[in-house]
Amino acid sequence: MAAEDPMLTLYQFECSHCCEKARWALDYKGLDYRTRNLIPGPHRLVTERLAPRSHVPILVDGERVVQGSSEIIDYLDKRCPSARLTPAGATAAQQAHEWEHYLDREIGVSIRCWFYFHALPKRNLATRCLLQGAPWYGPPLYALIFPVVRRAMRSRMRIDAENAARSESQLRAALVHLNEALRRRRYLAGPGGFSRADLTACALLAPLCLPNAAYARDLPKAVAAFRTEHEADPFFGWVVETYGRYRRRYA
Ligand SMILES: N[C@@H](CCC(=O)N[C@@H](CS)C(=O)NCC(=O)O)C(=O)O
Repeated sequence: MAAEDPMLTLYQFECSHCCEKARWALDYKGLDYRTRNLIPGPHRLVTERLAPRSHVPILVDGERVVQGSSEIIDYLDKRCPSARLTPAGATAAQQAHEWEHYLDREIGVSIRCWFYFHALPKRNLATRCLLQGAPWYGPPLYALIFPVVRRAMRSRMRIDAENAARSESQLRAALVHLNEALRRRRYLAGPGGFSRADLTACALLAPLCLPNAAYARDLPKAVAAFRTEHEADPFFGWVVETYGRYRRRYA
């Protein structure tokens, strides 16, 4: 870790698309940070001691604790104003925030419910996905507690057939909207170029569009079929190209 950022720690799940948003923001700024990979389920023992709610990502910067990917981007833009992710102009900044909230809600939440509906019944696949980058005791622990974690995930995120079907429709509608936007422009917000809106869309869609990324190797059959169905869509090539251009680490 570099001497100038000795205290920057990201608490995260390696497999999580919203943690990928935070990682990308940190990498984009060129900041050195360490990751602390938590195990989904028991993660709450750590996160609830650090922050008001249980979710990751959480960035700890010395005394400061910032929870949530959007809040982390806000914080990093203030801490490190070069390489801004929020456009400088008020209108473009508002556009970027609006896109980000829309994408978090319509793609972030829906893709997660739909993905885990298909992944959780496959214990090995789900375990590999959830334990990416986890400490050594992850696999023996999951050998004991996976059924409890799975039950808790289904209940907390309301993952059932009805919600998965609703999430899939929501995801499809958001992708149509994104395709339409991308037919008119290369970047989602304002005239200035790459922003938090583009970063959010691409990070949230990475598990679908970048199956070679470290955090998205295993795709359930339904997700793989969805991927094949959308490979020729404008959003798909755009995600791959944007990763190549702005996130070399995963390109
Ligand atoms: N919109 C929030 C979503 C945070 C979120 O739901 N994180 C999930 C992982 S993708 C999580 O930590 N779930 C476990 C929990 O809520 O305890 C963000 O982007 O930070």
